[in-house]
Parts: sequence; C-alpha cells; structure tokens
Amino acid sequence: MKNIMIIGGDGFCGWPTSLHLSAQGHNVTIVDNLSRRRIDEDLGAESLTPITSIEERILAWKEVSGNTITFSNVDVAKDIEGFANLIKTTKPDTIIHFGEQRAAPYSMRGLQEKLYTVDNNINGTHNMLAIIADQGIDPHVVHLGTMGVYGYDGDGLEIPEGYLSVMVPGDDGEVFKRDILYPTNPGSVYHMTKSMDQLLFQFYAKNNALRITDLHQGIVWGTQTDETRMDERLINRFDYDGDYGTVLNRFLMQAAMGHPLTVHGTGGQTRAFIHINDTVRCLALAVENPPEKDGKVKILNQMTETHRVRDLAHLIARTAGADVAFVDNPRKEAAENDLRVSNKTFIDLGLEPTTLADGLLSETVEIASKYIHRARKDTVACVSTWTDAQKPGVIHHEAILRVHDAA
Ligand code: NAD
Ligand code: USQ
Repeated sequence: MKNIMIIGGDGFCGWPTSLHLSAQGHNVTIVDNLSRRRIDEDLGAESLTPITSIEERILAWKEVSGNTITFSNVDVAKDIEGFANLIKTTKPDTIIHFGEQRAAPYSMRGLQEKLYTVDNNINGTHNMLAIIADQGIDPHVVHLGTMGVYGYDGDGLEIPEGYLSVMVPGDDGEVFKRDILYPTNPGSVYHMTKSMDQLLFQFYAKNNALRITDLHQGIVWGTQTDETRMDERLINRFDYDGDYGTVLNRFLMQAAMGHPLTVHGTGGQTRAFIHINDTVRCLALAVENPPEKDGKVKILNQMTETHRVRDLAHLIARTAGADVAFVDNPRKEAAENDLRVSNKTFIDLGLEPTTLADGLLSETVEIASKYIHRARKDTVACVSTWTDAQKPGVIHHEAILRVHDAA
C-alpha cells in the first residue's frame, strides 16, 4: 500500500485513476483547485455526463467501496505554502501530476489563455519539483506528458520513448554517442508547456536525484472505467465542446446528436490514441515500476494505436450513421502525416491494449446517446484559431459527405 498524491484528481484522467488506485488498496489524496469546472462555466460548456461535486464523488466512493479518498483544494501553481504543507503532512510515496491546463485550442484562444496556460502549467510543475527538493524527500513523481511534444513530421521514423541516440562527429574524426531528449516540436502553447516540463524534469532528476516518470500520452477516448461505472455519482466527465472535446469523443458525440462529424482540413492528421481504461492501467503500472535513482527521467509512450482523423470519421459515420463535414482547419498543423510510435515499455510491463476494434466504440456511443438531452449544441464548433488569419472550424454545407448514404 502506497501513499499516493494525485494532483488534478478531479479531472477526466485523474478521477478514474484515483478510483482505480484506491480500489487497489492505495491511500489516495486528491489535490485539485477545481479550475477545470470553473473553465467549463466560463466557456458555457459542461461535461455531457452529469458529474457530481468532488465531495459527493468521494462520499459515493466511500459508500460503494468502503475506501476513503482525501481531497484538498489547493492551487499547485499559486499556493506554494499550502502545497508544501500538504506534501509535508501527507508524506506521499508517489505524486501523480495531472494538474495542468490541457486543451490545445483553449491555450490558443487569446492572450489571457496563453498566459494562463504557461503560468499554470510551468509553475505547477516547477513548484512540485522545487518543494520536493527543498524538503529533501524522495517520492516517485509520475507526470502526464503528451505525444504532441514529438511533433508530427511524419517521415516514417518510429518515435522512440523520449530519447534519441545520436552520433556526433568530433574534430579528430572520433564519433561520440549521446542520448538526447527527442527534439521537441510542439504544435500549440499547451504542447509547448509539456515540452518545457521535460527540461524541468531533466534538471531535477540530475541535480537532486529525483525519481521521475514522464508519460507521453496520446489522445484519450472513452469515458467509463470499471470503478466509475459502479455508481452514477462516480461517472467520469465527457468533454465534447470545441476547446476541450478531443477528436474521437467529439465524433462519437456528434454522431449521437445527428451533427456532421467535423474533420479539420483533409483529415490526413495521424494521431496516437489510448482508451481511458488503459490510461488507468498504465498509471498503476507506472506506480509499481519507479525508475532507479540514476539521474535520468524515465519516459514512456502511453498510447496503444494510431489513426488518421478522416479514417476515424468514416469508421464512426459508417457504424453510427452520420455525415462527415470537411471544415476549415482552425489549427496550424501538417495536413497529412504518418506516425509510428514505440510503446514497448508498457507492453513489456504487461499492458494488453484496448483498441477501437474491441467494441468499446459502441459503449461510448451509448453513453453519448444516454445523456444527449444535456448536449449544448452551441459549444460544438471549434472557434479557437491558431492565428487571427485563420477561420474557425464551422460547417459549410456543401462540404458534407453523406457517408452512410453512400455505404
Ligand atoms: P482535465 O482538465 O480533465 O483535468 C485536469 C485537472 O487538473 C482538473 O481537475 C483541474 O481542475 C486540475 N488543475 C489544473 N490546474 C491546477 C492547479 N494549478 N492546481 C490544482 N489542480 C489543477 O484534464 P485530463 O484530460 O484529465 O488531463 C490530465 C493530464 O493528462 C493533463 O496534464 C493532460 O495534459 C494529460 N493528457 C491528457 C490527454 C487527454 O486526451 N485527455 C492526453 C494526453 C495527456
Ligand atoms: N480534430 C478534428 N476535428 C475536431 C477536433 C479535432 O479534425 O472536431 C483534429 C485536430 O485538428 C487534430 C486532431 O484531431 O489534428 C487531434 O485533436 P484533439 O483535440 O483530439 O487532440 P489534441 O489537441 O492533440 O489534444 C489532446 C488532449 C491533450 C493531449 C493530446 C495528446 O486535449 O491534453 O496532450 O490530445 S496528443 O495529441 O497525442 O499530443
């Protein structure tokens, strides 16, 4: 049994992970400033699923499982004293850090959102590392990073787990081998903060011998896990709005509401995906397998499959009966890319990937259909653009492809 502090434990990935680790017998403390719930209010958006308050969630979990999860409302980016005291009193064996502003479109929305994303994400991560170093303690830090730090150049090279071995020619013809952090190529201010996080980890692992695992996670889809479906009060959040909704969940939701699936540009973007069930399993595996105290950050790619956006749209259109709309891409990204990724470490640790082919698409469509009466249609369009010159991703009706009619 470990003492586990989960920063961002009220969020989409953090909540099911908190329940899963509590169910495994760990002593879980959630630290969250509930900023995500406030951003929902500001955006006029909300989870499609009816999430209860954090207090009610924790009470329901106690009733269902008999296990206690503790909650502290602390802003880890701002309240340094509160955060430091919490670490001192809870003495965590493991700190899992989910607590960042995680939407790329939100981070590109305007000046305030850019500033907030950088302040919140970089300060939160650095405060955590500096406090640990200051207290001279040795918790295993597990951070949620992103596949997006590698960028999407798409030249067919398999993306390794964090490091690239390079051969550097010296002056006298001698060749030196170096393992360097894979050069970052972020595609949004949000992804840039994850790239910057990597340097903070590299420094504190080297300077203070902190044990750090950085999980470069792909796009998470699905909503429920074994624990969140035990009681409706435990239900996980389901984002579908233009800023926080991720592509596969958005398409499943759009299909359920009879809205054309909004493919950005040609839909040639290839991305890495992972089901929320596998996210919680990967976190449990990461917690059980901390790195050595060897000055090097352990980086794992946390994804299970790659897909091209337009292929996903056609798959969902065929299975759920929906139209596909090719809309102006509000982002700056390669129109077409290939993506090959190594996820060797998790596979070797025993992860059995849940793939799109495993029937969970229909489970997510069912969830989307069940709560469709709560959908706010006006939040579906992607209105945040990467530059002022770009147009939002709204539908032009001549660009709708009637896939199910053609099938
Ligand atoms: P989320 O927005 O649902 O949850 C993040 C949680 O962190 C929220 O509950 C929020 O209130 C909290 N938080 C944010 N800033 C905080 C602060 N300063 N102090 C305390 N709490 C704070 O996001 P998510 O989808 O659960 O993502 C969790 C992590 O996983 C993020 O770091 C994200 O970058 C990463 N990730 C997510 C995905 C995905 O598809 N959802 C994919 C790859 C990586
Ligand atoms: N896209 C569409 N139509 C939509 C929404 C998105 O075509 O309606 C496209 C986007 O243009 C992009 C791709 O789908 O090419 C993925 O977009 P996304 O919003 O699903 O994912 P992204 O912005 O990359 O961010 C999400 C999470 C983030 C996490 C990242 C993992 O919000 O927290 O870090 O996935 S990764 O993509 O691997 O970097």
